[in-house]
Amino acid sequence: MRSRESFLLKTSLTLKTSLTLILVTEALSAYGQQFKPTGHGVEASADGTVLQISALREDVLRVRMWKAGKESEDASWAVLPKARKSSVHVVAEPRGFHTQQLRVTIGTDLTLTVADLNGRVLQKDAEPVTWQGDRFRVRKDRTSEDSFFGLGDKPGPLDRSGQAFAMWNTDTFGWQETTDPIYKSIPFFIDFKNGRALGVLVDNTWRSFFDFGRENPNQISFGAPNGPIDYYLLYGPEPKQVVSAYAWLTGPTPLPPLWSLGFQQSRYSYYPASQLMEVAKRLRDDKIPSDALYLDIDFQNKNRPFTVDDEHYPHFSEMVKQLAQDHFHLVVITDLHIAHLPNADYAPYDSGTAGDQFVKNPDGSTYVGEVWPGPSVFPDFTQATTRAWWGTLYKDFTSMGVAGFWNDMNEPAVFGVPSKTMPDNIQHRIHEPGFAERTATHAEIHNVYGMENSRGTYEGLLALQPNVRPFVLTRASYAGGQRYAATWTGDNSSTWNHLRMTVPQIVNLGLSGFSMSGADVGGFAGSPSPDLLTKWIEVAAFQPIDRDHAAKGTRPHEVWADGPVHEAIRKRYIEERYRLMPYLYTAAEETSRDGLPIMQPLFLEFPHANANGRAMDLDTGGGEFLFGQHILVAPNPSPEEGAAYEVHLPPGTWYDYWSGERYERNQQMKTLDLEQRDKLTQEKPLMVTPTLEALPVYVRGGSIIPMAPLTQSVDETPQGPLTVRIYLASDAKEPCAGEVYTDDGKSFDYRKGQYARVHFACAQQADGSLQISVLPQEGKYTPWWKSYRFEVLGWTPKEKKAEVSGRSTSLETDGATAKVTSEAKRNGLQIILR
Ligand code: NBV
Repeated sequence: MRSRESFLLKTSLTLKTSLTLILVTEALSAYGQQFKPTGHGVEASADGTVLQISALREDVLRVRMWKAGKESEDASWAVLPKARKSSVHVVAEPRGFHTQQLRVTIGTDLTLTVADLNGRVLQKDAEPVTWQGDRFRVRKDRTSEDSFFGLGDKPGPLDRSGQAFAMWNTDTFGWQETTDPIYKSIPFFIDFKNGRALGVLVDNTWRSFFDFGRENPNQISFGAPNGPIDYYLLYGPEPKQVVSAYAWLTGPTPLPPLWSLGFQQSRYSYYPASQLMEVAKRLRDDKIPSDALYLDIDFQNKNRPFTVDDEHYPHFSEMVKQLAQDHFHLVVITDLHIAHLPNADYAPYDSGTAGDQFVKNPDGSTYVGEVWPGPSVFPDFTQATTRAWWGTLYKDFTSMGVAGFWNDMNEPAVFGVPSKTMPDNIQHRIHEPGFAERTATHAEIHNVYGMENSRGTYEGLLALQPNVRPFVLTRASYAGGQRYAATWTGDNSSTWNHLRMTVPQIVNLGLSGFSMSGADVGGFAGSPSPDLLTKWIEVAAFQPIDRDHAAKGTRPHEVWADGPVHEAIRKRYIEERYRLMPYLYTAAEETSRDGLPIMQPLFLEFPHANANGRAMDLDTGGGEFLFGQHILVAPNPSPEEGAAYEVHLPPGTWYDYWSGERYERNQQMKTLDLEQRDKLTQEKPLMVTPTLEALPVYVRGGSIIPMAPLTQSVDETPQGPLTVRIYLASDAKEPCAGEVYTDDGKSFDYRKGQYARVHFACAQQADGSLQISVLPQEGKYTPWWKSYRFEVLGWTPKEKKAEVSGRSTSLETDGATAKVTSEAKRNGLQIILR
């Protein structure tokens, strides 16, 4: 048999594909296994089970399995139809196939091995898939070298190793580090080993589970009580490639409105309206840059969504206008539960009932559950028609100028029942392109319910205002939900540990597609001490969504709450966020194209930074993170302690963001290949003594950071030049580059070319001079800056001379920084500093 197989293999390499397929098919039927090459993969069956593997791209595989005759529906809430329908031709092999990057081998028992073309095994089934009725479990080999990242904002360490998780969206007020599940289910993780990454998306909406070696240290496993075995493998080898492939599969986070990157102030609740206006006034009086204010449930009449309590918020639309004049964007909460109010002139209930929009009990009656408004009914967001109806409910608010919408409680949360949600047997009527029209139980829909709620909001807003980028904030979601909404980590607590946890949570959310994420600044439940609130505001200034929020009954959380000393520190950080707005917006725009998150773990940029091939983040305890690709933030991993702590910088040149001080770190690592690394002793980490007012932030040598003059809101036009900070790497051969992206910040006109992207590059010349190139602007938009102010760190002028496109100009030096100003030209500039 063996020689027959090798003969076949050799033959298959020389014959045309069709003949190959026949031979391979014959060969495998001889094993008692059906084996059908499909051109883009293979379908194998054994013992009444079918395994189908298809290559969607050279680096992306889809794996499906079903019991013969019970093929699961080929549909998905998460994966984009275009990606799901993609395929590439593969080369059939006797036991599987290969793409240009991956080799798939199937055992006679249908176990699956995926390797790269050098034979390096990337993933291997530890044993055949097990079934108990509809329940299934897939087991894969695990080694102690694997780390696992992703799964959204599930609490706990950044690396999921050794833990197990359930996917079931749950309202978990006051959740703690070991609470599972919480609000979101994002069944996507990245297996990182020896500097190589493989992503796994398990597209099953039921109450699935993931075990990363808790039950058996030699295995990881995942499964579900029902639904399809349908998972995707996304190969890197670079982790960035996996993250981008995931964005290709499920869609990237869209470009947000610029104001949503500003500082956001919220509370449960600013009540009555005068309190909100006082907060707005104080923010402007104290010159605390800010762009968004929130109204929580108390602005509504008796907690009924889409109403306003006219008594406490009289002149609502004038208030919205007044805030807008002061450059505040108002975000209002609109929970999904519609008050059950027959014959009471409550329009959402009446129109929803008329259109048969609510979910039903098995007997066909409308399901009623208790939430904030009392007895409530629940839109069936699995129906496209219901989502369209839901979207129309926003009409009054958008016409008044309300800028953003907050979808809370959409797990969905239901009061007074032990399950905290609607019963498993509630009926949803799927009516959705790509899906068969059918009735599905809540057990199947639960985990996508919140995502489809936020989708209804997002698409509804687009229908109402086609040229305005929607801003939706959702609490519950599923894989792919980043297409519709930003998110936050729910009801965290005002403790030091919760401040620490914001980093692994937001980083893992970013790896799971949600680039626009944040945690309630200051903590939701409980009252933060002044120091805790200050430290929290500092760190959050470098996180994608920067929203200060607090629960009812807690002490004031606003920036000024603890007197002038704290206020001054807090304000300084928020101001720095605004100075960095061009950099932050450029990072957000990058996300919208390739899915690279705004807040990143170190291993994403520096997968080979560690001698042992493991993620650098394991050394930092997941405490450090990258803000964009070039800025590293190193908060105290034990923020309540005053002892000095370690800061680990990846190999290369680094600069202290605040002082400009330069560090050279583990430079030799960059020239050694992986195998030689372990012979090397890594340099000791930096030691930092924490203080209340300092947050260590570093910039990578070789990067160029665009910055703006301070404004109080992103709606103000910055006055002055675009600052272009150039941080040189000590190795002159290293690339030195950066870019800035801008547009009107609110519309979709950028899709028609109304944007500006400018690339900057620099090169150190043999004669000691420095050449800075500003490439011709891409896009037709006229940016706010008329000039550039180049600030160069890490280079010393010999002659103190500068030339801009051939004309000499003055070069200032200020400490270790060389500075030159020049007019901004659309078709680019060449600058030489000597
Ligand atoms: O709407 C009130 C709160 C909201 O402030 C919070 O951010 C949500 O996570 N909401 C939960 C409901 C009640 C929480 C006790």
